[in-house]
Amino acid sequence: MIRIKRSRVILALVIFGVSFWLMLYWNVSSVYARHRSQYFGLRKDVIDLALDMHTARDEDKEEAYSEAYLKRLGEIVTADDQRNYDSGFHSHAFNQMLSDKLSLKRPLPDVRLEKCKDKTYPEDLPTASVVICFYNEAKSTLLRTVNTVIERSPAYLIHEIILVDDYSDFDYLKDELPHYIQNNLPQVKLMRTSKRQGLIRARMVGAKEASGEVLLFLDSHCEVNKGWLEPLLFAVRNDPHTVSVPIIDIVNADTFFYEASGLVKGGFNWGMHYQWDPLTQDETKEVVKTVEPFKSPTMAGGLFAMNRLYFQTLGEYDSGMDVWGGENLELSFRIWQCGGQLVIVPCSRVGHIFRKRRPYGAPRHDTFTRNTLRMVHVWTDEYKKYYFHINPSAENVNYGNISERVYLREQLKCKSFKWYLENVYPEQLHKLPNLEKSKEDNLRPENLKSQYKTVTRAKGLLKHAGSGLCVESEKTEYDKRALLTLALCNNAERKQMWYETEQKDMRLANLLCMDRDSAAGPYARLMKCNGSKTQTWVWVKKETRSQLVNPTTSECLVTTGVEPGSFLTTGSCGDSLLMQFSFT
Ligand SMILES: *[C@@H]1O[C@H](CO)[C@@H](O)[C@H](O)[C@H]1NC(C)=O
Ligand SMILES: *[C@@H]1O[C@H](CO)[C@@H](O)[C@H](O)[C@H]1NC(C)=O
Ligand SMILES: [Mn+2]
Repeated sequence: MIRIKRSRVILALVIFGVSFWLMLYWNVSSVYARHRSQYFGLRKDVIDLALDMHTARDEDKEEAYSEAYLKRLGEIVTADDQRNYDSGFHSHAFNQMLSDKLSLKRPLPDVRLEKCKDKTYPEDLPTASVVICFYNEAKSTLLRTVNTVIERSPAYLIHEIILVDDYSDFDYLKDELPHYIQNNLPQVKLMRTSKRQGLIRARMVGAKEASGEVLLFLDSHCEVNKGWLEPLLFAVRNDPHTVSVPIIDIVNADTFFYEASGLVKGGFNWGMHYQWDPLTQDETKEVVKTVEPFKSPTMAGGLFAMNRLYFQTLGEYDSGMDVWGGENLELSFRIWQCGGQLVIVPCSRVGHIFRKRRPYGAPRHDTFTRNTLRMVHVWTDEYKKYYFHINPSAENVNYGNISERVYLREQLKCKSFKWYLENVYPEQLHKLPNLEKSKEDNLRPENLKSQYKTVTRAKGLLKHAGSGLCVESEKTEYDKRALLTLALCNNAERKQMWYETEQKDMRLANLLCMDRDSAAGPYARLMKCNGSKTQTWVWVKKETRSQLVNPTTSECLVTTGVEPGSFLTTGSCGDSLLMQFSFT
């Protein structure tokens, strides 16, 4: 009896072993086939897109993301190129022509902090449903988002990828894309809304379809970078009430150059616009040392990972919000006030194309104000008076019925906005608009929307070497068009505090930019920061010289005298002491 039993056991083990091996083999080979099939049976234009990655040899990799390579590839030679370039920009507000020429998974520089590179994560990470919503996205940017997710994530962690087409008009999204996905991307589910829902409701559609443990929202014009997924999931695994956000690197909308972002966290101003706040030096040191996730008061909104059940119990999104705007602050406040936390994960990096404008209009205009009003009324308690002081006209805007969201807040027993400010964003308590002052006074640029993302490199006084005086605004730090003058140095004076950014502009009090637009007269002045070349300044230091040069004109910043009150202008560079500055 015993003998028979034993042989049965052995037989069972053998059968089990063989089938296990077969399963494993089948799995591996189907993953392999899946990857291979991406390049076969496609339309020619898609093949062309996919093929150029095969021509890149390893040693060419660095070359393939260099500025020089991108410049060559994006060169406009013929009139056709120009038309192509213009129409791409018109539709998408980025260089679609160049995007279409770039590989769907071009190599990217590994810009992670050193310590991130050999960090390991446990194998039992939760699986992700990646949800990508889009409206009239370009084919190449959309597919590059999807392809980089597939290529740069361990397959077993991607439960599925859900694409939600929010009723796009473009034909290729209706015909070609479903076909392409069906033939090549088995892990991708494509859904299409039956009418335009807007980003916010489209995300809820995607989230309802999802069945992975973690929801991972991405914009439709991203490129995820090496090792992006594991640290995001790890943060969420350790605490399901933690929502994790990657560092969002910059893919230049014109050149497609991939640029690392510095360490910043999310904030907001009292106009209820999102803003990036640089970490303090101590915070930066700590993050570089530990590469641990750090707390962020808000998030930009496009890219984050969140436990799927937590997303549901926390009330998803406010379905009364239209299209876009305000939902990121609403969710951020809700997370913090209702017992969760929001962290930025320094080891996870995702490139995102930052556009200077939205290429499409909203069906109903100014959804931003309406959405923000809903958020302000539900979450900000007595602090809403500051928002209205800055936006008096918002008081007359209809924001619909918010009773469900107010009820949600009660049900979840959420904390007050005062608690949030004191505990999560104390910096902002020092920047309350002055209710005594006129509305106009409060319309300072710091309370308005910052125009594009910048990362501060250094902060300090701009000192004229010859006189020992410092460069300041002739008026206040928030007076647009104000000229610059020399004054006695005082590092408590906000109008002398300059921020040098990675984008190579000089921002006074982190608000307005030093500009040298010759059309506006001979003087250096403060202008709204917009990335214009006339706002670019680089230090040229050689031997005893230390000069601030505007590369557009190759002119140097120069003072008209050495007394307080002397103005700043620019002139051809030379040895003059009037052109020597230091940043201290
Ligand atoms: C707002 O909506 C709730 C239910 O969602 C309803 O009970 C209430 O009557 C509505 N209020 C108004 C003013 O329509
Ligand atoms: C930036 O703004 C100035 C005027 O404020 C304008 O002349 C210039 O063209 C703008 N540049 C860009 C790149 O938008
Ligand atoms: Mn985006």
